[in-house]
Amino acid sequence: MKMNQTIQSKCLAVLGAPPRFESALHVGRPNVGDRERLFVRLNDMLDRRWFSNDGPLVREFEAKVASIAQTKHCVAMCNATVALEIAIRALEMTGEVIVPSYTFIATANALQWQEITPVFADIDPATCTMDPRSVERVISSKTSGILGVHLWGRACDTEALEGIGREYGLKVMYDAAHALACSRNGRMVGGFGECEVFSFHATKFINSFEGGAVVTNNGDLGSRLRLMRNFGFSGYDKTSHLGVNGKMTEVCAAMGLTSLEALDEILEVNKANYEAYERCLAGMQGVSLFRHDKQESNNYQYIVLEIDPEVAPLNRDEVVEVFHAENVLARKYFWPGCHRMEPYRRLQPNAGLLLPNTEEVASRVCLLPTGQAVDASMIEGMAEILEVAFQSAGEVKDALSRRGH
Ligand code: T4K
Repeated sequence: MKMNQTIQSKCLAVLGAPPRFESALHVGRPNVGDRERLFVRLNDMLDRRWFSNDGPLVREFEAKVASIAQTKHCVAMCNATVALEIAIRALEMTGEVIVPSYTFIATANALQWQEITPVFADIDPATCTMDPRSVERVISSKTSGILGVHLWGRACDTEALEGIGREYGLKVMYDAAHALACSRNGRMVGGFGECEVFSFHATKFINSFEGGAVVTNNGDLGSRLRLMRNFGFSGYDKTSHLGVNGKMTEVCAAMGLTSLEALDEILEVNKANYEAYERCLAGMQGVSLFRHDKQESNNYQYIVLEIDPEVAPLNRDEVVEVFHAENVLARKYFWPGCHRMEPYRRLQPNAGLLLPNTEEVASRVCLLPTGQAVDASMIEGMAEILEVAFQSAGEVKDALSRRGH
C-alpha cells in the first residue's frame, strides 16, 4: 500500500469513515443464469399445467446432474436437508452415525431429526474433511454408518472412509452440498459411497432457488429414493414404502436447468475470483486462503480465509467486525461447530474434548464473497481493507473494545 498510515486508518469504517461499499457484499449472493431462458421455461410450464410431481423439467434436471456427477441415477428433491434425511432412511441407518462437527448444522440435524445420534469426528485441518483416524476412534457397537462431508468442495478421503466402512460393516454416504462439479483422483463427486447429496440452494453456485438431489449408481436405492420422496406411492392409490413429500417443483427445476446452462461461465468467474484473492492476499501476515488441489476439478464457490491469531495483527472475530463495518458481510462458517450448537451442546456436552482441530479451525475461518456479484476491483477493495486494518491494528482493537466487542 502506498498511502501513509494516518490516511489509511482514517479510511476504515470501524474507525468512523463511511463504509467502503455502498451496498452489502454477501457470501452466497445467488448467481443468475440467462433470465430469458428461465422465463421461456416458466411459460412452457404454465402452458403444460404440470407444476410438480416428477415433471419434465425435473426429469431433465436429473439427467443433467447425473451426467455431471457421472452417476446412473439422480433423484431431485426439495432441498438437500430433506434429501439427506431421505437418503439416511433409505440406507436404513440407525443408532449412531459418524459425522464431522465442522459442517453446516443440516448434516447433523438430518440424523438427529430421525433420532439417530450424530457422533462427531474431528477433521484434518489441511483439508477440513473428516480425519479417518478420528472416525475409527469413535466407532461403537451402535454405529451404523459414516456420513462424510466434502467441505468447500474438497472431497473427503473416500478410500480411507470406505475402507473403514468395509472393515466394520458400516454404510458410507456423503453430504456433497458444496461439491457439484468437483473431483477426487479424477473421479467426479457423485459416485462415491452408497450415495451422495447435492444442494441447489440459492446460495450455491448452481441454484434452483431451493433444491437438492441424491445421486447413486445403485438402481435399487434409486428406486427406493423415488418412492420415498413421493409419499411411497408406486401407483394410483398404492404405496409400497413409507414416504414423505420431498419433491422438487417444476419452477425450481426450471431455475436449476437455467443455472446449469451457465455452469462453465460461473466456474470461470469463481476461478478468476479465487485467483484474484490469491494474488491480493499473498504475503499478508497470518492470512491463508483455503488450498484446492489444482489437479482436480473444483468449483471454487467458497472463499475461505484462515486467520492465524498468533501471527496476524487482528484475530478472526476482529477481522469479521472490520469487514461488516465496511458492508462486507463476511461469515464465520461453520463456527462454533455443530457440537457447540443446540441441541448437541446439551446432548453431548463433552464432545469438544475429541475435536481439537474442529475447534481451532472454526475459530480462525472467515468466508468472503465471490460469484457473479463480485469482481476484481471489489476483491482488491476487500484486500485493501484487511491490509489497512492490519496496519492500524492497535487503533482497530481500541475502537472495537469501546464498542463492547
Ligand atoms: N450440507 C451442507 C454442508 C450445507 O452447507 C448445506 C447448506 C446443507 C447441507 C443443506 O442444504 P439445503 O437444505 O439448504 O439445500 C446458508 C444456506 O441457506 C445453506 O443452504 C448453506 N448450506 C449454508 C452454508 O449457507 P445461512 O443460514 O448462512 O443462510 P443466510 O440466510 O444467512 O444466507 C447466506 C447469505 O446469502 C446472506 O448473506 C444473504 C445471502 N442471500 C441468501 C439468499 C437465500 C442472498 O443474497 N439471496 C438469497 O436469496 O445458510
